[in-house]
This record gives sequence, structure tokens and C-alpha cells, in this order.
Amino acid sequence: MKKIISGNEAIALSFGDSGGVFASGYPGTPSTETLEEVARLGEVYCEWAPNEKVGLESAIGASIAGGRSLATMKHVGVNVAADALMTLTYTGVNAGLILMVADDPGMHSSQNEQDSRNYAKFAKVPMLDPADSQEAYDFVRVGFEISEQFDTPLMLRTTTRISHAKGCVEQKEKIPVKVGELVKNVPKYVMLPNFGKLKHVEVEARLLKLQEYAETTPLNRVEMGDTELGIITSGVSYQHVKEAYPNASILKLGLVHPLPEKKIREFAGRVKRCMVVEEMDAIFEEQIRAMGIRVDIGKDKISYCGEVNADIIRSAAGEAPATVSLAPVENLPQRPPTFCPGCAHRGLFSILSKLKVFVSGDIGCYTLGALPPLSAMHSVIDMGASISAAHGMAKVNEIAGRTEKPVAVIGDSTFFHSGITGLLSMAYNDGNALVIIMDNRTTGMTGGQENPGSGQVLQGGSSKQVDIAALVKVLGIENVAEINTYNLAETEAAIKKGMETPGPYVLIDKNPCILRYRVKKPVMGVDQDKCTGCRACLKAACVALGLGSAPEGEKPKVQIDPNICNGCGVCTQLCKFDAMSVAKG
Ligand SMILES: Cc1ncc(C[n+]2csc(CCOP(=O)(O)OP(=O)(O)O)c2C)c(N)n1
Repeated sequence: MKKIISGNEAIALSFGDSGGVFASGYPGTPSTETLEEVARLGEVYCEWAPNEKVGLESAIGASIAGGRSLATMKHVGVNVAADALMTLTYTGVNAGLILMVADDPGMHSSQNEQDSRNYAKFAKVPMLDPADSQEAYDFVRVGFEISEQFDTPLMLRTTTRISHAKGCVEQKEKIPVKVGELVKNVPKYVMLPNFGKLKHVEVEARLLKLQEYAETTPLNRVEMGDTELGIITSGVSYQHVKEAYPNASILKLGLVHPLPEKKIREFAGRVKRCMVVEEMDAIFEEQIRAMGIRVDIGKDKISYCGEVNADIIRSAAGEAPATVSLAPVENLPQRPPTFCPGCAHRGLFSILSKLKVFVSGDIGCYTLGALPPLSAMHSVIDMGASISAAHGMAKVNEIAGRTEKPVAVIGDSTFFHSGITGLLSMAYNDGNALVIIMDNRTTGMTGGQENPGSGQVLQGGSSKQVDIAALVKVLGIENVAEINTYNLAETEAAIKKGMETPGPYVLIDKNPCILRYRVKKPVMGVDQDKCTGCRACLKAACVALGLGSAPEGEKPKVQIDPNICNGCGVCTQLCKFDAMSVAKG
């Protein structure tokens, strides 16, 4: 049967068709839909983990117990899961294990642009890099075979375009689920140094065997064409190469680690100019050069930053770019991202902006509080960093004799992911920061997934719902209070109290995500006689608010678009002239 589906959907479908038993992961664009699709298909057990490390570790347990398992995450998630991965490579697997990682070249929705191929090399594990949905589907099946044949975890890497673009997929016959034995094997699964030393030797030997496999597997194929130009490439770059040079000779790598040295040498020997096209790092190029094989065009002409396209490839090869320019159209109005109308984050950041405090931020919808006009977030590093960084800032403030208490802002999902340990450290190490947990009971930024605070699980049905306030107290924080960020005066007073009280202080806002929970409140209107055009309300960065037209020499007055407004009331509280209220009629 043929289907038109995205790369992520293809991976999910193939997981079910390839004898998959257990899937876990943590949301992160562009990987998120993979696990959501496994859940939607409903054939295989799957769950959201609180973070990627837990997701991978659960998949490891499932593999040891004899079930083919899948862990999904975005590229930065591998940093979180890396501790598990770097020893999993030693233990190997029982049933096949695939770590699916989605990279985001061009940073469409990420805090950095790291290239996960580095991790395959670092962890000495095989990695597959599909070039379309069909390959995404096929590579899951062959991935499990490789994983079991070579006793290794396998990384399946996609990029945004492969994860999200749709293509035709021919479904294969289902492999029946076979759950193996849970065998006790101490030298294999207990990585004490004496066992680990032996395992490291095995890992090196495994890599050599995988290298041999790479030479003969059809995953790496040569498409001989015009020998003037030969291009070595993989993944989505292959599609751009085909567009730029449909007749060139191509060595398309499906298994991108380890590399097939003989095949590459032979290919390079058959073409006049040898070009390597890869997004982000020079992973292929550096290895190919280290093999003593010439590369005529590579990263000297193709940037390490962003995505490639046919134009970039043509001009790297010394040709004029195609006539159709892919450059962005100039003079389009700017539409910076902002909070949804009605979002509870808006009230909080209106107050933080007013108080001009230092805000140690985190990753989630609330990160948008860093942008003007709110401009109320001053550092964002990685998930969970808000609390630990605020703790470090507070310690240095104390050493420097500065009295101001830093404020950390973190969402519920990020708190569960990696904020809890930061708070534990703050309690344990006699910290002095104010922590605001925006508990909207969903993982909002990535599309509203369930998490340990939402009371629901990925496959539907209710579950235990963590009580954040109780958890915070158990960690050792004595001062914990609830706030309602829709009420600006109350929020301001609570923040001031938290800033003035010595020691760690936690405020929790429990207003639900209006998008995820479809909250609809009565819309607001502006009394045009009372509005003075002072624009104080516009500081809340709400897209429902705009300026009307005004006669020459007069200030334009504010108007509210009733189709967009969600009645949060923040603008009414910012208005000093009582011009805003619930719209009549
Ligand atoms: C290590 C890592 N994993 C996943 C992501 C993707 N990601 C960005 S924000 C976010 C969740 C934010 O949810 P929450 O903290 O509840 O805040 P909200 O967006 O709901 O306000 C996720 C999963 C990431 N950036 N880094």
C-alpha cells in the first residue's frame, strides 16, 4: 500500500511494521510528530518521558527485556541523553534499539545548530541518514537489523526537511512482534571498569565490521552519470544535489557512519572533480581527506551554517546561481513571534519588564518574553538552566555585595525535564533567587504535549498528576506561593515579596495554556472617547491590539480586534484611563 506521509510519520509507521515494542522520547521540533504518530497509530506502546535521558534509558531497558525499542528526540536532546548513549554503545543491545534524532540545520526552531553525526562518531555507533519519507520508512527496518546483527544501538538521523516534508511511501509486510528473553548477563550489562575495558575492545572491533558492511550495503549507492563532477552526499542534501546536477555522478551515503573508505576512494578516482555536499559540519570531508582522498570542493565553498540548496551547490561548483532566487523578499512587514492572545505568560512579563529585574530564562513559549517590547529575559542557555544559572548569579551577587535577587522563569515541562535538580541545588546550597514556575499544564512550545503535570499520558487516559508546590517543598524550599499572572497588581506584589524575602522563593502560576485547553474568554473593547492614544497597553505585545487611523495632528487610538482578543484583561490593567473593558454585544 502507498501513502503520502512525512518522514516522521514514516518512521512511526515503520516502527509498528518492523516489530517495534516500546517507544519513548521527549518532544522537540522537528522530531515531535514521530512519537505522536506512534500513539495515533495505536499499535505499539509509547510514552513521553520527562526528558531525553529518561526516554533513552527506558528504551535501553526495553531492549534488554527483549523488545525492539525506539527513543526519539531533537538534536539537543542527545546532549541530555549522551551519558546513557556513551555507555549503551559498550553494552550493546538485546533486541534492536534505534535512537531517532532530528537535526535542525537553519535553526527553524532550535537554540543551536549542532550536527548529530558528530555523536555517531563520538559514540562509535552506526548512523543512517534518510533522504526522503520512503527511506525514513525503510531505514527503520534495516536499522533494527543492523542493531541486532552488530549488537549496537543505531542512530537514525533526520533533518527538518526530511522530518516534515511529505513523500510517497510503499508500506512493507508487517514483521510480527517477537519479544525475546530478559537474560541476566553481568559482563554485558554491568559496566564496571573490568567489564567496560573488555567491552571497549569489542566496540572497536564492531566498528571495523561495520566499516566492512558499509562497503557492500546498498544503503550506500553510486549513481554514475557525467564524470566531470562527482558528488558525495547524504540525507536531504542528496535532494538538493539532484536538483542542481541531475546528471552528475553521485555517491549517496545512507549509512553515514562509519564511512565506506574503499567505495569513496573508487568513486573519487572515477570523477574529474570530487565535491562533498553536506549541511553543517565537515564530517564526511574531514574523514575523506584523512583517508588521503582528494576533495576538490567542500566546506571551503559551502557554509557550516544553515541549510544547503541547489543555488548554493551550483555556486560552490563555480557556476552562476539559478535564475530563480531563493533570497527572502525584501520589505515584508516583520512578524516576530509573540505570546498567543490570552496567554498567561503576557501578564508575568509585563510586570517583570516594569520591575526591570534580571531574568534568568529558560526554553519554552515564555522565552518570547525576551523580545521587545517586553524585553524581560536576559539569559537563555539550555533546558533547565534558568534555575541553576540564577543560583550562580545570586552567589556572585552576594560575593560582590549586590543586593538584587535574580529571577528565574521556567515552564512546567522544562521544570520536570531538568529544572528540579537546579532547584534542589538551590535549596541545598543556601541559594537566594526567586523562581517563577509557569505551570500551564502542557509542553506548550512544541504543540501542547502531555507531561507529568497534565494528568494525561501520550496514548490517552488519565495518570498521576504531580503537585508542583508539594514537590518544591519536599526539595527543601520553604517559601512557596501561588500567583495569578492575569492579575497584574497581585503578581507585582507577589514578585516584590519574593524579591524582598531572603533565601529561595518559588511562585507558581497555574493558569492553563489557552491554546492547548481551548480557553475562550469574553473579548475586550476600547472606549474611543476615553482612549488617549498613550500606547501603554501596547507594551504587553498583544497582536489583538493595534492603532486606528487619526486625523492630522492627533494621536491614533488603540483598537482591539475581536477575532483575535481572548479576554485576558492585561491591557485593561495597563490602561490608566479606564478605556478598556469587556466588549458589549
Ligand atoms: C534538550 C531539549 N529538548 C527539547 C527541546 C524542545 N523544547 C523547547 S521548549 C520545550 C518545552 C517547553 O514547555 P514548557 O516548559 O512547559 O513551557 P511552555 O512552552 O508550555 O510555556 C521543548 C520540549 C529543547 N529545546 N531542548
